[in-house]
Amino acid sequence: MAMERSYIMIKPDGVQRGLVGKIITRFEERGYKLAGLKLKQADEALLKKHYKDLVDKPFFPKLLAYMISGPVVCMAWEGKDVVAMGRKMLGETNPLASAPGTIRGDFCLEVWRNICHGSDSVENADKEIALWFGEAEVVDHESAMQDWIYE
Ligand code: DAT
Ligand code: MG
Repeated sequence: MAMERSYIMIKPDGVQRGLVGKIITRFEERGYKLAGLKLKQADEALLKKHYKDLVDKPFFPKLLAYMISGPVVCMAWEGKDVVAMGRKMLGETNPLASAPGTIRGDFCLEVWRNICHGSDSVENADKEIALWFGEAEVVDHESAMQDWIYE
């Protein structure tokens, strides 16, 4: 079954606060399949590509400093409607506007400590996965649970 993928990233604060396992668990329990996973220290060049639509914003230097402040966890998650559903699972950009039950709504309070990133379109997801992962790091594989998650 051809399935959509999303690039989900745990930001430096999420890693430092020990929330990696909890965030992975939410995607696993929903039925999504992990296709790529690694810890990485991002640099300025990579972040300028990742946030290419935001580089001219006045807050970009602050965003860069935040995202470079420690390693991030890079993930590619695969499954039905994962891009749109991943955004819903993350919550709003501003954690205080995020409903309880979402990742940001449960684990954080401020926009500059919003712990996670999720692709905002299928097209951007494909670009972000190609940017953060080498080709061999994203793995096609069958989940043993496939037939119990999809009819
Ligand atoms: P999201 O992370 O919800 O996709 P985004 O891609 O628009 O949001 O912005 C990336 C990050 O930049 C976001 O997580 C926090 C910061 N940011 C965005 N818009 C901002 C704003 N208006 N003021 C302060 N920080 C902002
Ligand atoms: Mg975004």
